[in-house]
Amino acid sequence: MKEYFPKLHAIPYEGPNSKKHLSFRYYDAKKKILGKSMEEHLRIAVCFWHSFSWLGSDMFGMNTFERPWMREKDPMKAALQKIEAGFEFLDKLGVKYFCFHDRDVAPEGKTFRETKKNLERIKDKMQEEMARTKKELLWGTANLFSHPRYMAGASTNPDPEVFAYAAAQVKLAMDVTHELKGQNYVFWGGREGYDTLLNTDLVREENQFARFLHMAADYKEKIGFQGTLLIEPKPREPSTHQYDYDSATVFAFLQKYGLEKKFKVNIEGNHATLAGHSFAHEIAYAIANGIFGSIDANQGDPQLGWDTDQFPHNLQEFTYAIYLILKGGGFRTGGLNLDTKLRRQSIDLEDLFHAHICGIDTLARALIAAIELYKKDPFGKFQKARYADWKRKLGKSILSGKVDFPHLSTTVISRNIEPRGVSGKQELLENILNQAIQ
Ligand SMILES: [Mn+2]
Repeated sequence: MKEYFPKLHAIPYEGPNSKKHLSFRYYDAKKKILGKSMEEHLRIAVCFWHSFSWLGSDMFGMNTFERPWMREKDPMKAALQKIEAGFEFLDKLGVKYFCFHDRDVAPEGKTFRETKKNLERIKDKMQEEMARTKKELLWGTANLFSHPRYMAGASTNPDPEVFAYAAAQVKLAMDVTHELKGQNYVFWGGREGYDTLLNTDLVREENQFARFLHMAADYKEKIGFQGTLLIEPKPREPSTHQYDYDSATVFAFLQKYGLEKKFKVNIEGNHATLAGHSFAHEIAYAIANGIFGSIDANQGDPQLGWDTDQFPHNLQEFTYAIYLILKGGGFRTGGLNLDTKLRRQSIDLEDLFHAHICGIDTLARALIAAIELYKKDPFGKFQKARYADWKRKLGKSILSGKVDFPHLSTTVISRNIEPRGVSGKQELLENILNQAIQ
């Protein structure tokens, strides 16, 4: 078989003092901590779209990368080579999971029938490569945003034929994900939103969107797909307003349409910050409301206002994120998908390795620190003490629903209540978080 990264070899774990850049200093896949291996805690995945399909273009400039698996002119031959390159990379990197969109791995044909044939051929190839390299599919998805037919949305399109086409595409992508034993299926509605209200009936569009998701949930039952259905929130880009703005918006939408038990969320670091939240807020909100599913592990650039999808290197942010996930019981079917792009000046093939090594070591180092925090639980203890009065007589009576405003007014007057503030200790707690990072 052709080798696409001949100069690069399996990446070893060498410990924090390693002098070799092409080694892991923290990620020791099989090392057990807190009852599970690092691999089982983190469930790291590599994505096909940014790492093997994207060639370095941005909205101001053309491609900068030259990839050996993209030289082939015949689209199906090129697609097969991309799969081989992807699995060689996964194997050398030593990561267990991958994720894909239908369009990253298989070219669109002249008709839907041809497109279906292409994806089914690639599915067979993925199946062979998965068996050969012992890799697993974290999730699959359908690209319902690149083709011009989706410029006004997929399920939210004013044209029911586009809805039907999107349904056919998702059915096929779910079938392939199911056959490859994928653990989740993701919906990212890049065009499920609008650019101007002047031409948009947003009530109708949300109803259409909900119908589509109900159909997907019904189809999951029909084929016996055991994975989790996930919605990935994002506030804007490419649409001006997107219906899946953030975890709270998605939760409200799911509840309105009776879908809250059928879908969870796939939270992305950079999407959280685009929505004006911290990554931690999005995770905490999803866990608190029973809709936490999986993570797209990336980060944005604080100087740029768009989705830069950078490899994780912010230790503090990821330590706190992983601590929250551990407190929430850890991943079930989800994991940490590196939905991440190289910078477009990182043109060497080796840069793909450096980027993933940095991202994975960040996640591993964050896990080690997060486990320390989890064991000591300094924030949990602090929060428990902070709300302790709600377990006493007055607090309990308020929450019981048995007292009303007049009753509380009488209580304040008769007991001469004059509450005094207590320190929130934010700086102390921030210091404790930083100290956990070794
Ligand atoms: Mn993503």
